[in-house]
Amino acid sequence: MAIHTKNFINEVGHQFNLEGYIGSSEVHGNGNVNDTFLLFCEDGDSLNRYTLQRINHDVFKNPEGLMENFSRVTRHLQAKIEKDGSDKKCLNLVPAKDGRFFHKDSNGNYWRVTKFVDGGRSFDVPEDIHQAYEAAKAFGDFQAKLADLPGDPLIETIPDFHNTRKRFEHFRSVCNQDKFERVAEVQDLVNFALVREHLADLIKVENFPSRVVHNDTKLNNVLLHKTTGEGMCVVDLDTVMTGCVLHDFGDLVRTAACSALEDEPEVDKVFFLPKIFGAIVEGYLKATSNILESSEIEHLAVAPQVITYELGLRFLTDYLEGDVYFKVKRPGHNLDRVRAQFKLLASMEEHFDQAKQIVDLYSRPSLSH
Ligand code: GN1
Ligand code: MG
Repeated sequence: MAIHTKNFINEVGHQFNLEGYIGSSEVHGNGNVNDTFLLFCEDGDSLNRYTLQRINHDVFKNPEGLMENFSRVTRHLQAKIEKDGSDKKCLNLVPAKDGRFFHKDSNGNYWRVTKFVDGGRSFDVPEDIHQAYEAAKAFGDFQAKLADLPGDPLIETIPDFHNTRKRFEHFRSVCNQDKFERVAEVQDLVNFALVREHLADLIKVENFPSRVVHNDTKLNNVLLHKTTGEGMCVVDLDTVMTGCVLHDFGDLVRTAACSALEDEPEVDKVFFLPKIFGAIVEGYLKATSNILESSEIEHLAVAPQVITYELGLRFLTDYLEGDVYFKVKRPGHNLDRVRAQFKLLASMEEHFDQAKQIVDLYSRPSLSH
């Protein structure tokens, strides 16, 4: 993780059209890839807050293309929110002083600023069923609103991001190379992954309608209204691109219908929560039943397994490659993540019949249309 001094952060902040002067700043959030800071700007009697982010350009190789996506998507969402007269929010980019939506610093790092979204809260694990329902409805609504995004396709900010087959092939070649001689120590996890290779082919984007999707729908990437609890604003738009709705649905289930955090070190605490799954299916279909095709609905029950497998593979691959991609806060952090994901996957497998029944129950009215 890059370390930036407060002075440097202030200097970068000054490149943007902020209202007021930067009184203070702090590190914000717990993203695994970008670096995020909050800026507090004093403007007479008012305090304006902004979110400043460094885009990790080792991961996002085309930050300028990414920001073009970001701006197109947020303008489209904002126009819809205004037309509906709704109290929903979307991220709002603050231009840099040169008029662009990013600033490139002297080290070649790319930065962007958005207005801090007031009145919302995010959760790493849901406190109740209602939050899961609202989060699912908000991500579904996000997809539905972007279904008519005009213009050229969005650029691919990370090629093959949810190509599980490619993730698997890369994992296998990293195992074969075993550069850090770590495979023997985690043979049980490697075996767990190898015997589930079939999961790598269950959801191929080319077999489903091509849509604008979020691609990183962790529960904490949606803000819920502090008082009403309603879904309010979807955040973290770096991976918004053309893809398959099932990855969004699955990733929300992975993070919300789970009893523990994704890096819970005690795997006994990690299991799938069918009731929360039901609330997610209900909320998601509420927002998307008009756009979804039956092939998509038929794969809702298995999608969480595929994405949980994919992420487990990615964490394990990263461990075997020397912890180079995801930020790690402690030795073995990636391994804790793998164990938690694989435990969750095993629990999802045990509940698969129940998950299919739940999808069936909530989708029956929409399929009969
Ligand atoms: C990364 O940085 P963050 O937390 O938003 C990753 C996601 C993973 C997630 C797991 C670009 O997202 O794909 O699901 O970690 N983002 C990228 O926590 O790789
Ligand atoms: Mg993200």
